[in-house]
Amino acid sequence: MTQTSVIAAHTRAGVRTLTLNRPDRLNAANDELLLALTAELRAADADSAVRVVVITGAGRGFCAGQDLGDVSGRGMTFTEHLNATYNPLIRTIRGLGKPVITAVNGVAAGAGASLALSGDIRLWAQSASLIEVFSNIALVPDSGSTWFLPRLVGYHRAFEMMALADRVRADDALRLGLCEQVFPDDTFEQAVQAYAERLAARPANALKLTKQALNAAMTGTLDEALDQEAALQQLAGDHWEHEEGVTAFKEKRPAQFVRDVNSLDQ
Ligand code: T3D
Repeated sequence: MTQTSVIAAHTRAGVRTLTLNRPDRLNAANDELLLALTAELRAADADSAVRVVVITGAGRGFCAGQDLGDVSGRGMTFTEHLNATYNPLIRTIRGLGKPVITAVNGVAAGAGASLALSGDIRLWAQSASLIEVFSNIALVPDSGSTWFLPRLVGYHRAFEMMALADRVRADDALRLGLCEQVFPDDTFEQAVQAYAERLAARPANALKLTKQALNAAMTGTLDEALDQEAALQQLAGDHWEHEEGVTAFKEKRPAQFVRDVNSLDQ
């Protein structure tokens, strides 16, 4: 377990869990938290013992967005601040060569909602909720919300959520496609770890290339996607994971995509 004052981190069975740790502020983000989280993500990307990253929150909140007590007198414009803090964080998550799970344990508001949406997999506790809260303080949605949300729910519902700042609860989030799974509160942590370990056992190189292909396809044409798939398939097909998958199929046994299980922290 490592801990800065704002992020608690541990690795178990190839799963690196980063916990936003300002529970008395519902993990509202100050600069220290944003920079520490981005640094932790980059370190996890470079660590071969890490196969999946989980971002979650301590206490009853996931992240209440920008710490509103931390704005005045920071000596930066909004644009400078976003470019220095939130935007590198979201770009790091989307560009990470490993799956990122956002484990939304409680309320996700403002930039915290954007963070919740930014994961490759979004797992929610039953009591979690999401609020595009920006318009309550007369700001525009940032940290990727204007990109993520309309792709998930369409322009009109996204606009309504942003304009009215209504709270979306877990059952509706699941129905709307804002999350992949909802788990009971009292077993949420264990359910997230079990899900993440399942993901960690999948072929890491193939998932990295899949993430790369999907990210590019989200903004490209069909022609570009076909070209990209053809190029990335070569990289996947040349990797030992592919040979292992095909051999395991022929031998009628589960494929073993983790070469050295002992290299993973237990
Ligand atoms: O570069 C830039 O700065 C621009 C970037 C902007 C990005 C953004 O995220 S803008 C949006 C900022 N966030 C908000 O406006 C959310 C404000 N919070 C709320 O609306 C509510 O707290 C929630 C709906 C999230 C939760 O409500 P509730 O009733 O469950 O909890 P609460 O009682 O309001 O909050 C609990 C404590 O956390 C409370 O402190 P206290 O009274 O117990 O000492 C509250 O003040 C604190 N807290 C919650 N959110 C924030 C916060 N403190 C600072 N900043 C917050 N964002």
